[in-house]
Amino acid sequence: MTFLFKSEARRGEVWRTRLQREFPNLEFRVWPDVGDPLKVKYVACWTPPADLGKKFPNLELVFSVGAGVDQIDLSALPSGVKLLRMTEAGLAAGMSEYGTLAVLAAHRNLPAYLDLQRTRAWKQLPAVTAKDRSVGVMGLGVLGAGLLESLRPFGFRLHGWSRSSKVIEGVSTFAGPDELAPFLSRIDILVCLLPLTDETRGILNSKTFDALSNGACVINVGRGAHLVEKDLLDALASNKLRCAILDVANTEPLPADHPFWTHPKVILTPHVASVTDAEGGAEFVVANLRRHFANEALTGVVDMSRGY
Ligand code: NDP
Ligand code: OXD
Repeated sequence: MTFLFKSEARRGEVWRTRLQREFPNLEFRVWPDVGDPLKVKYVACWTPPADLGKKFPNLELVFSVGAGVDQIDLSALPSGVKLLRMTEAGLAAGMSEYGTLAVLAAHRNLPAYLDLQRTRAWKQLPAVTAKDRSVGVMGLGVLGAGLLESLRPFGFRLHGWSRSSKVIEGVSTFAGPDELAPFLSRIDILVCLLPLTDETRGILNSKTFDALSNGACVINVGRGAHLVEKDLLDALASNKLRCAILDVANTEPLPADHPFWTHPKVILTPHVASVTDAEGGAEFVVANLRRHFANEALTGVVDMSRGY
């Protein structure tokens, strides 16, 4: 049987070594060198090859090399094939680092100070203490909950919103569409760590921004399509929002003429908030293949009806 890898070559070499050590009878192949398609039972990819089900009729598992699975057309996966999203610990550690960096940058006015530096202006802006700032995280999964834990020592007022109710120490939690407005009404710094689904597409829009505190900041580390870019530009222009820190964009790479590149209130990074660690990712796959061979429950299985 074959494990087919379709992703970054450097990560592939780490996975090949680890999987061959663990499962000597498993053939490791790198796309497009698929060998006998009938032998392909496992595929690891960011985006799968087209016609996956037809190409590999004996497919059993698809591993997403990332935490998100919105890049995969779930309706095109043959029924009976399980999709697993990446939940190795390095991803959460990276997101906690980036999320903390971004929240502190928003809290301490970094976008405005960077702009003042560009104009050689030595100007002190009013300071607000952490206990007087409300930070809200949309999405309380592996990454959102991890970020909230990292933010706890700073003393912010912490809030979280998810689909189902959660209890998280030190965090006021809200759930479902009915509690979105009460959640947003307390927030000075909003972080989006939702998966992209039909329900969350465009959720960072003018209605959401209007519900936040005046002069709030928005941090998007989810997906570009969570954000209605025009609404963000309008909210920044009207000073409803003070700043935005964006790691993701609707079109990646961001087109050269996009207004975000030079916007004085925007800090932009190129989808680097967290990246799957090669070794951690290999361990995740090995552990799940072991469970699969032993007929045990797998971790990170995507619920096709929810889309994440
Ligand atoms: P999880 O599946 O663990 O968590 C998702 C969270 O979002 C859950 O709390 C879920 O609620 C909540 N949620 C989903 N749909 C809704 C909804 N309609 N309304 C309210 N809450 C909802 O995902 P992760 O934490 O692992 O990852 C989150 C996302 O982060 C990824 O999907 C990806 O898009 C993004 N990401 C970005 C990276 C970057 O570098 N910028 C890197 C890695 C991931 P519930 O708990 O009730 O199910
Ligand atoms: C992911 C990402 O989903 O890198 O893992 O965006």
